[in-house]
Amino acid sequence: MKKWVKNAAIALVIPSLLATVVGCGSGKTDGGSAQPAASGGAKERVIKAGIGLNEDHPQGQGLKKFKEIVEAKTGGKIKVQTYFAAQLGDDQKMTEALKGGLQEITIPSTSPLVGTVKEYGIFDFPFVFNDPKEADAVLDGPLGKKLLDKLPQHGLVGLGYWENGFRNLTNSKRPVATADDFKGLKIRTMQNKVHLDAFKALGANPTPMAFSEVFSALESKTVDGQENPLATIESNKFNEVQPYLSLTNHVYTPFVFLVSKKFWDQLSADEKKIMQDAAVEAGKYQREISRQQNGKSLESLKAKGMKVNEVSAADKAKIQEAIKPVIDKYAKEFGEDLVKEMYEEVKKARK
Ligand code: KDG
Repeated sequence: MKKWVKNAAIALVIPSLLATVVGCGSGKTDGGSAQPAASGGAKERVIKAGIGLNEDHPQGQGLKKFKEIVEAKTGGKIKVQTYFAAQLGDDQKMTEALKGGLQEITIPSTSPLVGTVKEYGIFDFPFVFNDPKEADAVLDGPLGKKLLDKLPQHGLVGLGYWENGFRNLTNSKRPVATADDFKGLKIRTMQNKVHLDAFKALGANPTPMAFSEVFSALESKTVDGQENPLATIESNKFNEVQPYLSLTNHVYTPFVFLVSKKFWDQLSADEKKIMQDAAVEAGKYQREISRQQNGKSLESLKAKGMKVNEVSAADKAKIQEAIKPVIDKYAKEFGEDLVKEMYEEVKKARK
């Protein structure tokens, strides 16, 4: 064989042989393609990520950002299939699917999760936070971590918190400005016993319901009202079936970024780091989008004809007073030390 042909052959074959050997070393299984580093050490995987809210909602935009980051950092090795608007079912159904390893990711509100980790119920206490930054401090702090650490025993892994937001009441009957205005109103709540008992304590008639059923229940007047952050009220067009919006800001609801433990335990350390970093980075983006959107939604809901009323601090105090026995009851169930720790963390964040 002519000498130069032999040299050329050697020059070509050796490097790819080397790459293959290196590839195998760190668990990459893609047969040693030229630039393994581009996949961040990831294997070919297709994962299903489902949420309850729409693609245009800050939750949907956050999920798209997560997909973008993971696919970029793994050179497209890990593909994130996204499902919006409860296509894969509501929060509780998707959470159960994660436990069974039938789905990889969902980002529910903490409220419907109290059936799994009851302590998440502390975030359903009214008027805990005055602004989202206080919530960030508590959720991203030791208390938030302590609650995430309760998930693995239930087949779930929590990668952090995103923002659902401050909830406000809408209804088809009247403006709600005082504690008495709640009396007799049929209100849809999340599947959460603190919310149910709190609205009962105000003399309302609450009904627990999955989010995907709310619009038709309002339209058919099965219920008079519901409560959600402004971005959700607009994204799901509740203004079309609800004339009144009362700015109660009565509860701040976090989202928790959940991964199936069955799936998580298959991942390499590199892959886990990519997923964890992406959930945090996309979470920061999502919180920002959420705060901007909630501001914009108030103006556009007014422009779309909703009759908006404020609720005075004095009336919020009366509402809180009326609900106090419910909070005292659940503080015992969830752990008074934990509740005390939450309020102390909030005080610290307020300084
Ligand atoms: O995935 C999130 C939604 O499904 C849900 O949590 C939204 O706040 C919500 C509600 O009222 O159900």
